[in-house]
Amino acid sequence: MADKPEELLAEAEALLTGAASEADIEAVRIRFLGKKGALTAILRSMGSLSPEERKELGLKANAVRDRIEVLIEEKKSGASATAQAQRFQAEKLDVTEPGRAFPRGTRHLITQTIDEISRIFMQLGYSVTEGPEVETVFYNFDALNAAPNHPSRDLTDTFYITEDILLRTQTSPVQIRTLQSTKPPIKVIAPGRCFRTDTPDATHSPMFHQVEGLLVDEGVTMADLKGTLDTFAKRMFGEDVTTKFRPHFFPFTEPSAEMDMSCFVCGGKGCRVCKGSGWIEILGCGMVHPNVLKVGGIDTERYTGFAFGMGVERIAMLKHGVDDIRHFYENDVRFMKQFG
Ligand code: 2U9
Repeated sequence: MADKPEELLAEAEALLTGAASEADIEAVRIRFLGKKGALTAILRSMGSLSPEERKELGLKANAVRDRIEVLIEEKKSGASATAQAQRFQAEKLDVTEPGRAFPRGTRHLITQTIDEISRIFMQLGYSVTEGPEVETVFYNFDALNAAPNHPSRDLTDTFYITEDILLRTQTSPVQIRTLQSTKPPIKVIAPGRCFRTDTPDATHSPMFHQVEGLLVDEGVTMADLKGTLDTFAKRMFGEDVTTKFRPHFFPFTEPSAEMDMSCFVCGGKGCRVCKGSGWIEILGCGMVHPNVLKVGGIDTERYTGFAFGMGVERIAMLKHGVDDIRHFYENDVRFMKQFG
């Protein structure tokens, strides 16, 4: 190590020039100005000198120390400016860059359709009720006046879990439970999933959805049923549609009917949607069979009621021009996106 102050200064200058980081600079400070540093050593060794030599060396050494301190400070501020510039570069953010689109999900078309149907009936004063998808034979068939040999009970139509437990084939068990637990007036709809052993094709699926409705009160007649369901058809498909009722048979209603509405696409002239007939079948309905009311503990001398049922997939397919029921369950985003 050099032992003259000016040589130390030259050496310190050279080292500082090569120092790249704040740590390098600190190493230079320790080497020259630290407790065991080269300059400190010179100042400590001055005891053996004559007063003149001491004065001269002292002045030089102090001047060199001041100079090195200044150099270190200058270098340090330069190093921290460089470090800051590097950090700014690394953290650079382009605030003008366009935002990335956040993909938004949508409610499934079946959910949307159930919500739409429910809203219409809620506007008419109905409550929405739900119940179990796994049911007993009693609630799914016996209570609904289905004869013991009724074909719908068949193993080929119904998913049985045990002899007495099954996947409901319709949402009617929900209304039976409502009849049992509630005093009239009763005004409910029951949307939900149902199951039948159908082989999938364009119009069948082993899992599908229904909305059923039930109204029980004093003096309820077929006219109430017709007015209610006509109002529903108009709110769902447009005020221009008209409805007609064809006699039908269901074990749980008597009399029973199917409701057709005039084609909302062609206005009744005949087109692809109504298969040329001008009419589209949209639901089944009828006056609740007294046997069913009795199971529900209702006084059939005092009360009458009507009920109806519709397939949600069918309504959604008609309304949105979906040509295959299987589109609903494939969850192809390209299909789903059309109904956002
Ligand atoms: C109770 C009493 C009566 C519900 C009804 C229909 C008519 C009907 C079908 C429509 C298409 C089922 O999805 S579908 O295959 N349903 O036609 N459903 S009356 O009658 C009831 C329900 C519960 C206590």
